[in-house]
Amino acid sequence: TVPPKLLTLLIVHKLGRVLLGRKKRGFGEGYYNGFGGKVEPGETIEEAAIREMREEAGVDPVGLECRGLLTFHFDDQERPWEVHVYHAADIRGEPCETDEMAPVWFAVDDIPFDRMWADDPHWYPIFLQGKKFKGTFHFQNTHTMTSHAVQVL
Ligand code: 6U4
Ligand code: NA
Ligand code: NA
Repeated sequence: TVPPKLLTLLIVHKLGRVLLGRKKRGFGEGYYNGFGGKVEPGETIEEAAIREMREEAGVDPVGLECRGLLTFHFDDQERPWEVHVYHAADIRGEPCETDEMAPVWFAVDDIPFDRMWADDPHWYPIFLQGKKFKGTFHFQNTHTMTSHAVQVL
């Protein structure tokens, strides 16, 4: 079996709102998403989560907690993706738009799931309740979710 590709996903959740970014290019373009990307050689997963948030929104996340582990199997990719999901209680600085992401705050009751990855409605509610979770998803042709399984830990 092939080793998974490691990625981070960080969601700032403060005062009943979450900070998401509209992805302007690359994988998931046009979707609202947490901030994150690939873990680089020589850094820890948490270091990658912090670096990606800085690169994509120009802010430092504060009070990180790893809440979830999501595994994605894509029919058109050899390696599965292992996405480590972080909760951040706060940020230092003002989010700014970058080449990659346009940041927007959403009330937790108003998260735009119709413009997000298909797996997101299956785990955001658990994430927002402060629980830890694990999920496995299969996708066809990049965007169509063909199976989902989420476990609260
Ligand atoms: P480069 O190539 O350096 O521009 P990088 O920023 O390292 O890319 P990117 O942006 O492609 O990586 O990372 C994908 C981001 O999308 C990660 O934060 C994980 C997140 N992601 C991927 N699949 C997801 C899914 N199905 N649901 C979800 N987030 C997903 O909520
Ligand atoms: Na990214
Ligand atoms: Na990156």
